[in-house]
Amino acid sequence: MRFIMVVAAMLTAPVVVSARDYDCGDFSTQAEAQRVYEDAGPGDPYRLDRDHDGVACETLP
Ligand SMILES: [Ca+2]
Repeated sequence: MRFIMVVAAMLTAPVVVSARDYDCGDFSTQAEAQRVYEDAGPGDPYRLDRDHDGVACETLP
């Protein structure tokens, strides 16, 4: 039973992290979006850079 709880914790932890999905509407400035985009690492998991030019949410001020 204890083993099952440990496995469940390992399986659910990343799901909780990835459940927070940012999009450009969550930011008021492009710099803010850019920071989250860079902190998220390669692969653009939040899809803030739709045209893949390295600049996140270029429509923001
Ligand atoms: Ca872009």
